Amino acid sequence: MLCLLASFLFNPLFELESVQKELFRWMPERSWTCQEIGTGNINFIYLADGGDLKVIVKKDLNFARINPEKFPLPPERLLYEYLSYSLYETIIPERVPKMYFFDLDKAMLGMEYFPYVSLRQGIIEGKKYPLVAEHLGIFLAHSLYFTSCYHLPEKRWKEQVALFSGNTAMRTIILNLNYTDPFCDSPLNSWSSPELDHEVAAIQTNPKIRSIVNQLKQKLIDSSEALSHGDLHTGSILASETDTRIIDTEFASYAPISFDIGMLLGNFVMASLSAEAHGIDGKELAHMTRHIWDTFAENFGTLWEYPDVTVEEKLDEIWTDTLQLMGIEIIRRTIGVAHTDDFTTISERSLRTEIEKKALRLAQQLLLDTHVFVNSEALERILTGKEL
Ligand code: SR1
Ligand code: MG
Repeated sequence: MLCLLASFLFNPLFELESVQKELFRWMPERSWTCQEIGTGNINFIYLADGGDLKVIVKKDLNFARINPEKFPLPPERLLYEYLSYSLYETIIPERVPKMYFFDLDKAMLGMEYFPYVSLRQGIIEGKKYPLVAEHLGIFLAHSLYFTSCYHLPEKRWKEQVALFSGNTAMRTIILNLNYTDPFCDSPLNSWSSPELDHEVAAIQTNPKIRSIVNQLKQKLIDSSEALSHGDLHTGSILASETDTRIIDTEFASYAPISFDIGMLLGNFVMASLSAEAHGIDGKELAHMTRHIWDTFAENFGTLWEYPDVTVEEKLDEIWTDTLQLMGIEIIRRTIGVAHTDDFTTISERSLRTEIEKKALRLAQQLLLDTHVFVNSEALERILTGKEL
């Protein structure tokens, strides 16, 4: 019933009028025309044209497109998107869109428009991004360090943790979709069957994998090191040859430093593994994966002033967790509920499943054999080597 109602309500035209009204309220002197341009799971995205000014208006939905019954979503998450953009704006304004207006009751956020496609779509289309790895590495270092307990005075850090602690519905989604469902017999899971059945069973019945994933899940619950974007995959990034913008921060909360890095690198690995199927260079993407980490580590190292732990010790810990979180991200995007276009847009089934198998094998290695990936160079070598 709810599903029927949701599919009836899932019509961007219903909201068009309220979006237009909000734009007229904000800038009444302009004549605004709007169209829905989004493809996301949990919101409508409108492009509003006001002559020489274009604006993006995000309108949050009360449910997720992929499964409206299972994912009722509170519109308060837009508050956390607003708060996190506001914080990023003070730390690294060149990597986020400017915000123009925000109305929590209407669940609407107006922001700067960029004429770029998502990084995921651009990569699949073969677009070149010479600066994106550098931009992302610096974004990770600055956003994570300057919001962390290692930089902020205790009182300020606690206030920040408290500010984001209400984003519980989105945290629950992360805990379930990333750490629980893909590793058990959840009805939400789906994968290329029967081809991947064997790999899936190997993952879901391995007690060592279960224990590592549980430890990382517990770390997410327990550790509030730094403000995490919470959903930093290549679909949450807009990019051109010269510019990179981080968007869709509605999953923001305080989390371990490694969380965003692991998710992001995991998505670059999937892009790299599927590159050939899209007629693009997987080696370049493997190198970008390494370059993001190297840039992060270098910049994080420069910022680090915490007296009790050396930056080398901290980076070692982050690297190990990052590898395992990459494994989790690859698994959940291959056999969980939220699949990735990197794989799903490969039309030849045998090629797709061969790549998915490779991805699942690599993911298990990332979870179980972190010592093999001694550093980012080893990761790049393994990604581009023959052994996979
Ligand atoms: C219920 S939301 C499903 C997925 O879409 C988002 O991009 C997150 O990655 C989430 O897992
Ligand atoms: Mg998103």
